[in-house]
Amino acid sequence: MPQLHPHLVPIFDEIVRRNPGEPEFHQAAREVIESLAPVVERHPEYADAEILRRLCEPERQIIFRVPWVDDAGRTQVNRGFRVEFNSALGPFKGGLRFHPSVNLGIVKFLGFEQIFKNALTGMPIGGGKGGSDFDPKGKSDAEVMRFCQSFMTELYRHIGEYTDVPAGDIGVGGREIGYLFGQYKRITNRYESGVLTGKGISWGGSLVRTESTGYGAVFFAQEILRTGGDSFDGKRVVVSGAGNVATYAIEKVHQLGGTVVACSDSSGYVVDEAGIDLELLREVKDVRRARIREYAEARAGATYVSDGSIWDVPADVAIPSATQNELDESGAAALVRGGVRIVAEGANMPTTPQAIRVLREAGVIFAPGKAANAGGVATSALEMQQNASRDAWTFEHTEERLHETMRAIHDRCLETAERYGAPGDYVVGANIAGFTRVADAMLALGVI
Ligand code: NDP
Ligand code: 2IT
Repeated sequence: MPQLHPHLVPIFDEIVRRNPGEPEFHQAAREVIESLAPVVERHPEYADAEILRRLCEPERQIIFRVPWVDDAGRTQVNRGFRVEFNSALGPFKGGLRFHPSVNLGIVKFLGFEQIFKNALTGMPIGGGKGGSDFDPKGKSDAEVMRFCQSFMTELYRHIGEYTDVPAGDIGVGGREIGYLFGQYKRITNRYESGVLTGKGISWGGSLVRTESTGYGAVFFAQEILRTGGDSFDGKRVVVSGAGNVATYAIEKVHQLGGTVVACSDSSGYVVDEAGIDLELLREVKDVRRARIREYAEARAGATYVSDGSIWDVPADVAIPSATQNELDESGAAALVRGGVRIVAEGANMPTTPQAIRVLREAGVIFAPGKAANAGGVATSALEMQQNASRDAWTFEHTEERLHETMRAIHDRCLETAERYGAPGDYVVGANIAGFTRVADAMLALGVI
């Protein structure tokens, strides 16, 4: 592991000591802290005000019981979380994840990343995250609705358009946001559109929000290619996952002339040299809510692999878009053998620190999630803006705003990396640009 600046060692040690059993949070914090050595040298005022120590402690953490009744009439109990990490730049903002692996450490890693990601967008949004260990897989719509209603019956008292604005993440899409919004409206007797983002288009949602994370990640990779005088035209691309982020990353790569030859879910991956057929993928994943194997069964020329690694499929560009730590050291080595030139994270922290090292040493350009997948939350901020002005923009206008935002984040990362002595390093650029924006706001707001 790279060394930490001596001033930062006690801060990281304190994080590990005070947050036991939260390895993902330690990992996310360490990655940011490793980048901050040149900031410590140049900005003693941050250390004087204990900015980093304050940033690593959430402003508020809420853990609650979520009881609900399943279709068989049995009572089930899940655990709900909302970690309100930092509101120096605006209301807490970040998604809700419903997945059996969710625990406090996972929510804290996601909330911590969200602070810097949201700062990088240049928009007025703080950082937070939430979710539950509820598993939507195999549940009926009625069960999902009853769960969401119970979850919101506690969450409603902590959120609001000026306080905390949740959205989707793994396991939370348009269906869940609908049930959550319905219950919020019912309990508060307020049609407060700005309390959640990712809403349906007919009831306060924004066009392009559904597509925005995947599109944004591809726009970011396009900027990297453009900086090197290249484009997506004719590129082979591998996208892991088959959910919201993956689907729209695939769509945008195809629109830009590249070919996505493989995608996956938690059961395995499919290879389709002719290019993933998005209509079929959506039919399998969104309509049937089935396993990815059914894609290969329905498509001539496609193969399904249940016991391998998607990173074995050779590609020019890889866009990991499923979950944290899905791309490990051996996956990175396989990508390098397959000739990969760019890895752009669609998911949050999908690449392990060891894998990042392998990619770096091989000269692969690596774009961290807090920059490359910021298009989702940026478009959430555009949804909040439309809600506040009771307006609704066209698809073209909103997509152009997303595109501009991704170009600006890309340039901000490169300029910052250059200014702090690490030219071309998107990790250092993203971490320092995000950190300094939040740190300056925290300095201005005093010790709170
Ligand atoms: P979805 O629930 O729509 O899709 C998740 C995909 O990842 C599914 O294909 C799922 O497979 C796979 N997956 C989830 N957990 C695991 C696991 N433990 N092991 C292997 N595969 C897994 O989620 P999203 O597409 O919204 O989110 C994907 C990633 O992108 C997450 O890291 C999320 O935090 C990040 N992200 C999402 C944003 C958004 O706007 N939605 C914004 C920015 C980042 P299966 O169906 O088999 O579980
Ligand atoms: O990780 C993320 O940025 C998200 N899941 C989206 C958050 C949001 O508020 O739109």
